Amino acid sequence: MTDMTDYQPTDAAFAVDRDCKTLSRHVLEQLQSFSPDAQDLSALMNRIALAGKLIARHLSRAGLMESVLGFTGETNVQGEAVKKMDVYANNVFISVFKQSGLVCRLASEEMDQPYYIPENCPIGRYTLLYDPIDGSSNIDIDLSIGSIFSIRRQTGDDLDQSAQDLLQDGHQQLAAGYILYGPSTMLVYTLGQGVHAFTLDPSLGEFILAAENIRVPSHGPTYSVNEGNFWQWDDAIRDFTRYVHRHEGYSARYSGALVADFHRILLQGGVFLYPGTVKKPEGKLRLLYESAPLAMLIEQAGGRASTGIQPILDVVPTELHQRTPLIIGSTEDVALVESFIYDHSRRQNRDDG
Ligand code: P6P
Repeated sequence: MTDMTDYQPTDAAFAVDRDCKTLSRHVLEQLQSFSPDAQDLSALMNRIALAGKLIARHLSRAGLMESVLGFTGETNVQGEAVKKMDVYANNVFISVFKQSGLVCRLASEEMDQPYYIPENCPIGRYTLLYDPIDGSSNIDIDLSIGSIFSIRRQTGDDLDQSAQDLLQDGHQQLAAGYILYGPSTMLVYTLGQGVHAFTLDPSLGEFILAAENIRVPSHGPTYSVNEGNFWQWDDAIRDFTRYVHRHEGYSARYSGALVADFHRILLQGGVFLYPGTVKKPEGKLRLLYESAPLAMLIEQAGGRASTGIQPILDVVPTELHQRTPLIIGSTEDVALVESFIYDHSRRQNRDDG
């Protein structure tokens, strides 16, 4: 009989324990409750994880299968050309929630109006807002892309299916996160109690805890912006760009996928910005299912997210697919961008007398 008194956890024991730190267990630990609401959120997160696994599997074989890469020939509500993968991923999220009983409505970048699952609506009091594939331009060249999600509680009965109750500020989000399809597939989420990251172990088919309570550095070297839009920017953003061009310690990183650029900044610090442009004065990124969920994450990690004028989480949208300028990342770096905007608005007010 082995004497267990001097038992020391071995690497193998540690690995087994870590492999048991699954997403659903972590959600229940976060909520420190086994209430029906906690069970619902745990089940909801698990369905999101299932969607991530299905999308990751499809992406891993995209180049080998017919009708996965390339365009559908359609244009979505955003006026953007739709990729076949956009449609596949959008349908995956709908399918995984159809049999769930959890979610009454799904609001997606790819759908003009929310998708209702009537059999879920009397009981499923949650709405999933999501961008099924963020960074579509990277799909056909095998670079990182992501899915972004936000969970809100349905308030009222929405019998006219106008979903007006979704037009609330970002503080109403119950949960937010993203799935990053990169060299590994990661799921990063918050329930409002810190930011936690999971890595998909394909051999287990489980997302396993990789990092808890992630904190974004107060400053980082990365500035992430599409400088090809320089000609379209306000002078304030141009002056910020000139500043980082002229000072040591900054590196430009821009992948074309918000989730990938955000993930780098979450872990290493810096700032991502997609400001308003001549063609898109309100910016390109959508508030409810891109900027607001990432703003919840970055604030939970000790960073900031701003329109340049106000916190992203304070913005009350007037319509489902509303766009917003986005400046997000380390507190010091977001403040630096805002300082240029503030100085320019002061000069403008002075010149206007
Ligand atoms: P641009 C992808 O289409 C996306 O919504 C974000 O993922 C990304 O950061 C941005 O647009 C890229 O836009 O205009 O720089 O190509």
